[in-house]
Amino acid sequence: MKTSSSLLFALALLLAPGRGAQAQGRQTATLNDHWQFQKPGDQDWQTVNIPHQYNDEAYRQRQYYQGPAYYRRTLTLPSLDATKRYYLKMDGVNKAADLRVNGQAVGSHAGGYSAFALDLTPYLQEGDNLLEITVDNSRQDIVPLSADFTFFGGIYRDVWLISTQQQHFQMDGLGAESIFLSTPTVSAESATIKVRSLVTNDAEVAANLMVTSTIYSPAGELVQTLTKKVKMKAGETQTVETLSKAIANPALWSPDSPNLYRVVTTLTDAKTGQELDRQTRRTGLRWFAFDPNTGFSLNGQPLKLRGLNRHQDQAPMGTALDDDAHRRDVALMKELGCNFFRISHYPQDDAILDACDELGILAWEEIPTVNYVGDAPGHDDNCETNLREMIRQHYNHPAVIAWGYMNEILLTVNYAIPGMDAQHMKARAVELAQRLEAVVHEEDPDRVSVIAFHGSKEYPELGLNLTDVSGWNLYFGWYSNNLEAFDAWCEEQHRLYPDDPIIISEWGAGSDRRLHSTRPVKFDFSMEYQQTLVEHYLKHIEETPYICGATYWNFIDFNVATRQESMPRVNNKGLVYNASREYKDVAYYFKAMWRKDIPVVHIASRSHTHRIGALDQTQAIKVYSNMPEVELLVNGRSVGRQQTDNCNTVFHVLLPEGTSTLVARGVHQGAPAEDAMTISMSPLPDLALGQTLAINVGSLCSFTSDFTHLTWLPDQAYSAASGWGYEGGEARSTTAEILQTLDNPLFQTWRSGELTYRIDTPEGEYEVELLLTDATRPTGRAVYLLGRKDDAGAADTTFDVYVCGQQVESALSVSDGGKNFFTASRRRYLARPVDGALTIALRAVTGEPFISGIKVRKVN
Ligand code: GCB
Ligand code: CA
Repeated sequence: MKTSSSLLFALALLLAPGRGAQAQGRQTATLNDHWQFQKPGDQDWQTVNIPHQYNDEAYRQRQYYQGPAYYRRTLTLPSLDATKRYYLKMDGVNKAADLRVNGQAVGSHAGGYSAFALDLTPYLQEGDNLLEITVDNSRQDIVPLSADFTFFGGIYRDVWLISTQQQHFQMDGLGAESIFLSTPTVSAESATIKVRSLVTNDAEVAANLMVTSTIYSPAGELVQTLTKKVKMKAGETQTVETLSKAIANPALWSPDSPNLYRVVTTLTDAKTGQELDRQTRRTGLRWFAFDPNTGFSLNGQPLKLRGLNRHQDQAPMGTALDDDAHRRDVALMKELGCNFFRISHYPQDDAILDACDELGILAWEEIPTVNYVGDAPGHDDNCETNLREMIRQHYNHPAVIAWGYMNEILLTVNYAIPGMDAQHMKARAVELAQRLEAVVHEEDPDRVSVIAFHGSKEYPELGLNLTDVSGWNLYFGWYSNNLEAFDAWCEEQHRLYPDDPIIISEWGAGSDRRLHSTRPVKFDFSMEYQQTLVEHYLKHIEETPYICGATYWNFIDFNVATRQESMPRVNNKGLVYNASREYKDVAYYFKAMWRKDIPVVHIASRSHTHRIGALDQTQAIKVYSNMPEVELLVNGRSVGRQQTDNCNTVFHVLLPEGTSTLVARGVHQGAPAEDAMTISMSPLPDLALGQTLAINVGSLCSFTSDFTHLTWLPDQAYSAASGWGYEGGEARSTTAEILQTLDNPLFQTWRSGELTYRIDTPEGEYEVELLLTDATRPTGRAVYLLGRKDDAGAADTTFDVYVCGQQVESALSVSDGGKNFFTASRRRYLARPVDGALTIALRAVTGEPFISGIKVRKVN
């Protein structure tokens, strides 16, 4: 292991003793490159860069690696300055880290989402030093233990080498570089800033020091200078507090005007004036309140919290993202008009918090105590430490208004998990909540505490509404019940607990760009159902004053190795696609609802640009807009103007075969604006012309394969007019992953029972393909189905199949005698129509027959 010469040079600069008056007390540089990585059992070390995670397989399979992994690196120090201290600061290691330097144990950290700094000074030598870090993403004493996201593991945020003088701002205060800004008083007329710094004297002699904080306005003008002398004994750490005089007419911070004051704090030798350390922090002057009846207010003005949740992964990098990727996400959220961000379910990169401050997005940040409270020794202590770390590390961000410490902590309680006693788990949740609630207020008297509940009344009944604000994660109309049940639930909670301010901390629906429906229904994963749900919820949230605000789940489609559904390994409730970060159409509904300052007009069909249908039947074209009225043009001709309602309107238009240009236009505050796109329209397939008829049996959705681009039409009952469809049977579905296919949704819906498909068609020879999967084995109840049961019947189904009257299968076992449930299979037969029709008939032998899809084409 040898570092490159340019790196040596950079390190030499960083670590060489300071020279002349320019010398800075503290030097900071990343130490991200030239690491080597290995998992247990690996023969070789692999060279990697930080950020790095060790679970690329989470994109491919349900099981992913949870266990120890090793990182090592040589740190070459051409010279070692005995007057300095050297620290390794790590912004995020998932979930635990253990550091050795030159074979000696330096320290460890428990917690996968907060930073920590370790003092290397006593372990370093001139020349080569070996840094070795053992990482472990499996520890059961560190949250999260169970959650709907992947614990990728790894050193996935920046690593820093920091050198300081012997007198410096404290480095080991739970990873927070020890300058804390607060605003004891703030109003439109006047504000004060308090600076609390922690100063350490690591020298073996006493020191007379001076702490100076210079406050600069958002415009960069000097506002005030605060100074304080400190006498320090050897080895001592002291808290130094200074308070500004009143700042008149402060430039307040808000989403519209994210004004940031800058505070430069220096530590100098009181006698010589030599600068020893310097830290710059920013703060915003703002105040806020949550009212259980009238909602949230900022700086005395009511403000609906228009929010999003966001996970931190992006394919193919997983969680190993650089800061630009984080900043990009916050900018995309701001673009939609978002003013509130639930940083879920764990503290995120500093770049996220900085971007919230700069762009004007309020934040709720939380630690990942999710699903249940574990029993491993040390669990609660680690939770408490992670909570203190989060609060200290992100204390200075004016964006933050709420600290959370639990999410759906009773979710698994009632699922009879072996070895877990419900009463015990509830008691543990309450006990830990009481402890963490006190910690929030002890660490930070100026922000509110919050927990996110799932839709169970047990939270307030058990007293878990002990927080300042109650968060509700509600999925009515998705996992359970219907859309109206959402309104009713909020109403009831408000009535039962009139003193609890409410945030809807999660709500959402999945969507898969391959699925489209003109009759969207709950859990069909169509793009259209997600839109239907969102249009209902967001309107209700906006119109209900006692709902302080809400955070949609989730801003991104995110990776969950264990999740199945239409896109296995992806929770697809996002407003942007995971890899491309491209907005889904539904994102423009949020934009139309939230942005009033700019025109928003968007034809909500970007995921549905290739359509198939009868040319004499209209196509629905939805337009999202914040304008009162929108006109739609098809190929240059107006098809009419329509009033928008709830920021949308649906046009029903005839589209000719081929490519049409659509333009939606309107006027926003006197200014014209438009959106244009093309849609290509194909008529229904004509078997006589050799075209393929593909039917998504059991589903009202059309499905277009990403892979073959073939579109499978929504299922229908047979009628002479339509010319094809089923007779008999019942539609069924599963959310279980189907193996051996890229087209999961096709196989996840089927018709069950004795049934016949009839397809009217001219003479000829046809290839008839049947899509089959045996999904009748009970799958059990996945925690994230929140009580919703997958369809499940008896196992070991066998049936006979007749194509055009001829028996082609006798007692067919699609699961191959129970060996392959949830596995895609396809069978093709050559057949000739009888009496002008192809027929496919399923007749039961044992259990109920099933069929997921049918494809026919004329071959001769
Ligand atoms: C929840 C969880 C979140 C899940 C989400 C979902 O309630 O808090 O972690 O991802 O539901 O999509 O099911
Ligand atoms: Ca199907």
